[in-house]
Amino acid sequence: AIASEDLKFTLQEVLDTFKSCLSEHKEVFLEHYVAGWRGLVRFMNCLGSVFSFISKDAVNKIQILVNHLNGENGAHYVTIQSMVKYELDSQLVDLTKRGSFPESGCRTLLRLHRALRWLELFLERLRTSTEDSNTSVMCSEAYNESLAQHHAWIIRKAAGTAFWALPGRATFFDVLNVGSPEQVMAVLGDTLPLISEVYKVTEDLYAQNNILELP
Ligand code: 1PX
Repeated sequence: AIASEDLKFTLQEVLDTFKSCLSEHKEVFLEHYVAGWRGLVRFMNCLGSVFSFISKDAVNKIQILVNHLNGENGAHYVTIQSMVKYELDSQLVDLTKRGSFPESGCRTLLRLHRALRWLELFLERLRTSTEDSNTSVMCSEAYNESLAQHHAWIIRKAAGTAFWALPGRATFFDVLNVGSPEQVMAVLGDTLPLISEVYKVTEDLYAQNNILELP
């Protein structure tokens, strides 16, 4: 049986979640950030089991962040800004090599942050695509320009193989559940700037704190 959550899924909803991530002072609420990722994973699960190794890793990272949020120090994890400050001030982050803190919020979120760049590039390609554009090609181009640079050969190989199992553009748009291709384009146009903004705010924060390369 299909869970009712899956039936309700639309791209619009997911993108709205990312919209609610940013406070007026450009802080990023971790709860909404994580909720946005949950929605993306749900979507990915509709695309078939070849993607389950990817969604497993994403779910695992989402869970680590949720555990921080719900833990005894949860108050420090309300925004990404407060998380970074708290973990760095309290020396809860492995800065140069993996060690005592394999589940720090900072390194865990960085993995999702890098994936968000992939999403931004992929959605931008979708938005400007035409009927005969190939989703697998758009996906791998976006991947090669972003996440791939952080992945070992074996992961790149597995990801590359999975991309070929992506449905074609028309089916892909149907799965997005927004309506006509024109409506898909419109939703993408409205929300891509928001995703870019969340990405940029996080990127700047990580750059300022010199934690863009956490192991
Ligand atoms: C409207 C379209 C929405 C499409 C939604 C797709 C959501 C994609 C979610 C992808 C999340 C991937 C997180 C990956 C994090 C990561 O880089 N992990 C690696 C490093 O972690 P570590 O803890 O070891 O430092 C880890 O090695 C990753 C393993 C899994 C393979 C990751 C391949 C990522 C490909 C991303 C593209 C997804 C394509 C989905 C098809 C639409």
